[in-house]
Amino acid sequence: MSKQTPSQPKQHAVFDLVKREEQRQKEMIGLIPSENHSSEAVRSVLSSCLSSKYAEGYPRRRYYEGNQIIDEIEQLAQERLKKLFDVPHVNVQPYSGSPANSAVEFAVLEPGDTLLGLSLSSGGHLTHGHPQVTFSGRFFKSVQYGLDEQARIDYEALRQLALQHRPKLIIAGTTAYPFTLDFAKFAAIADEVGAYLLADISHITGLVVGGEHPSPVPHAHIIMSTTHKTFRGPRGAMLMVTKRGLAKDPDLADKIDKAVFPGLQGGPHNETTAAIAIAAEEASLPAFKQYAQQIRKNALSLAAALQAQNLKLVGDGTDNHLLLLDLTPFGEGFGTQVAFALDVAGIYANRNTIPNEPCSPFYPSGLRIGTPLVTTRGMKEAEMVRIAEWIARVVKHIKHEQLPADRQARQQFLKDFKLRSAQDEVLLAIRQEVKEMASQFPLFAW
Ligand code: DSN
Repeated sequence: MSKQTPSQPKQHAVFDLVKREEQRQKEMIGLIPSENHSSEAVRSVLSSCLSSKYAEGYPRRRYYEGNQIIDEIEQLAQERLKKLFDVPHVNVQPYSGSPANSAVEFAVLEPGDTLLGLSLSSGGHLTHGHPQVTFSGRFFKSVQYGLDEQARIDYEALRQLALQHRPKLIIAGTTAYPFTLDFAKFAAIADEVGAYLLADISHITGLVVGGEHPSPVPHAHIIMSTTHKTFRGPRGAMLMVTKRGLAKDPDLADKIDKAVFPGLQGGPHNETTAAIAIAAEEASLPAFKQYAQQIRKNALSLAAALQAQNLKLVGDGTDNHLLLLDLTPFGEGFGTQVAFALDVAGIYANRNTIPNEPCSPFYPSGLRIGTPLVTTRGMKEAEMVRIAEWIARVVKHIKHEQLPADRQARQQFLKDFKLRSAQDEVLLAIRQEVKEMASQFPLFAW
């Protein structure tokens, strides 16, 4: 670096790291259901001059001068999303999903008010009221609903909780839930107790837009979505207020906007706003509908192929883009070893709790996998069968690697296991097969 000047940016050491990360993504198979690759258009606007501009405020109501063009960009993003979702109000400024959920809570709740969200171990998100570690659980009274025996949301138990606790906000949203959300049932419960209904559709937005999951628009008052998951845009988020939301509370759009700025954030990231506008246009194309269809076809095919390998799925399958492998037949906490070993074998996924987790969130017994990334690369059903075979081979190969019962010994065991796995010939041979297949697919294929 010493002799380099800023006019040679590609020689910065960071660019070597970026290149290596690109290579890693190309050679490996990504199954993390919340990740995606985005188009060249989305990526190129993210590194544009738009990031040099402050634009606190909203279009035509800024606190800085020189925002004529930024206004046009933000309005374009808003208008495209209003049309795509058929909603009267959109805010594209939240930095990402957690700040966006916090903005909704800040907008419609007073400290100490009650909110009702899905618990983390049932597939909910931390910001849906996790009782200890988040803003949503510490500043509000959080009540958490859960699942029934079939690992589906227990709507009757949810209704009873709502009647008992009279929440001001109910959150219909998930981060690790493989099944369809019944927004009409959520709305009926919210109406019965006079609560606002927030639909957090971050994981399934692309499916909603592509007609592969029922839309929350006729039912929810507020909709939050990140923009980088199945929607395939930049890292960011959007908040939408529906007609139903404005009918319940004519000030709702204004409350949401004020909660985002100045309530919780400063200047919007204009480059992200522009990339959201591009993603919204891409999502309106027929090719995006095909993409959404293929995500689900791939998930169904992966589920069937994993089950054919005698691997167990939470709730026996999937309706959407993700699956949860229940690895308890191989031992409690086994998700950890599987995630580490798969990473050596060229497949990255994330360890995850399963409903009624017998171990702990740090050493969970499940693996969360999804098809948005591989579908973006152009992989289809035949590739899903191969991926399931690799996963099964890895699981069976390491099945004797059990977490020690003694909690103190676990950390050392996993450290040793990681070192052993990195040189394991079976895992490295699978990595080579994975690489050969993955290298045949670009990161982003229309
Ligand atoms: N981190 C996201 C996910 O993986 O689902 C949710 O915020």
